[in-house]
Amino acid sequence: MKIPTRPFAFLLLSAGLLAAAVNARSQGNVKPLPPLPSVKQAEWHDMEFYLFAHFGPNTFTNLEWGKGTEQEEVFNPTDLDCRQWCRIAKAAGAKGIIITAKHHDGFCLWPSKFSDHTVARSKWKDGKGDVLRELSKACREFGLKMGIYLSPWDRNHPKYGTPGYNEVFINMMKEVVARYGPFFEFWWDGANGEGPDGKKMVYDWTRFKATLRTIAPFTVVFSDIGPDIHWVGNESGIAGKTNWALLDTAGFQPGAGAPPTDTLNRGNENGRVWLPAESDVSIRPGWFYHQEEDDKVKTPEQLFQLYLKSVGRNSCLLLNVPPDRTGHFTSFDSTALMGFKELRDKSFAYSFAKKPGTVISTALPSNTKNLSDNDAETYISLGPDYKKNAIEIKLRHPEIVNCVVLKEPIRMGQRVKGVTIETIGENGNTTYTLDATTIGHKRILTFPKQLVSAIRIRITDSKAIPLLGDVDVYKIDDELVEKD
Ligand code: FUL
Repeated sequence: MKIPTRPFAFLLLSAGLLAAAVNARSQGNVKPLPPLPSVKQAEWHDMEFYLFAHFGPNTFTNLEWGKGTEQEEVFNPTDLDCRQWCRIAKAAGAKGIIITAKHHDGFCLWPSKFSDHTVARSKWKDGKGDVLRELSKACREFGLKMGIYLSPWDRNHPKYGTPGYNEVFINMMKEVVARYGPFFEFWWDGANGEGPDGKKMVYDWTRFKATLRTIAPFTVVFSDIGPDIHWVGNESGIAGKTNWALLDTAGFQPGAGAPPTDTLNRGNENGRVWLPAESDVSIRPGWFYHQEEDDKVKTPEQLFQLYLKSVGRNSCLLLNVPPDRTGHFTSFDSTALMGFKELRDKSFAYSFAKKPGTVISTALPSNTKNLSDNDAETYISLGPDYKKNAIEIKLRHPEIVNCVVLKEPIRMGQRVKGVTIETIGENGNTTYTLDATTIGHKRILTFPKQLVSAIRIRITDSKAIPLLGDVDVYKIDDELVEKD
């Protein structure tokens, strides 16, 4: 069963007229289970991994939160090369780059008409430079998507703290979208460190959202609570083992008014809105470049662990790689990124579920080819009696395995609440049992290596008739198995 993903098809889906839904009915009366992702949310989920680039005056002052009083001339990369960022991002398998167009210090990496604190006042390229222009050009050249981080909190802008600042922020959003868009993602940071004696700014989130919906309808908008994707509740890049792409946002606000971080980390099982979590983390201890952290770059193995705990837990990984003062990604970071890519390639090159001679079966007659076609949107239904209906993956010869990857067809809604993996040894006995909860877009489950003749997957609990899109079985290096 295949769910179309184009906007037109999605409109039909919302109207309940979709051909795929008819297909689904013909194979067991399966209907989509709302809330459902929008087309752009589902496509965002398919991206899985993309980069963040924190770059600005902090890169040159060695700070994390600039004060907003820095002289513009501080910003002076000696050899900005956004093509180098893109080349490395592409080689690392990242699908896009989100840049800090304006961080909390208010400095704009583009010559904005709505601020005096911009690249136009710097010495860089005699005030003619434009980082966003260079990055958008390079992203296009390398086939990467571009995203924008724009901090609402602004320690420089004279209007900050007055209603007039909402106008400024809206104008800046319009300006960057018109000049450098389209963007795949717009990032509204909820951080505000003004403290009790600081300026009180009442953000007009409703107008912010309405603005982007009008000028950038295909962009996913991130904040602590969406409207399209939400913060995972920590800055370590780790999603909950249970992670629903659903959240209740009524009554909450980005920033201090957000839901508790453990809720953001797990979502709400019966949340009213489709709102998946994005897991952000830096490749270094800080978000901005600091030379003294050159020897603290995460190793490929650490990055792989983060991948298991983000992408492998129904989230996407937003990995920050901060350019240095020359305007390059450093060789420390790019080496780690290449190592990370190699580990992913090596680990997931070959699925035993797809090996000739492997037989995938279920108790109910179903088209199990849908489970091994690398397309999570073609799926099988496990029926109302799913608890009795295990999926068995029988290997031609016993093999050592330690990893199972499952996917739900999320365009039909997230359903599964509980799943058990059993490894079956050569004598037909169960040798290992692993219980997990949610699946969603992708769930990567690792366990101590086992010699198996078959793997059984049982859905033990589900909000509605469970559907599975893809199933894969791998042997990854022992030291890559998920660590708590
Ligand atoms: C936080 C900010 O305060 C940090 O500086 C960084 O930009 C991080 C991604 O978000 O809220």
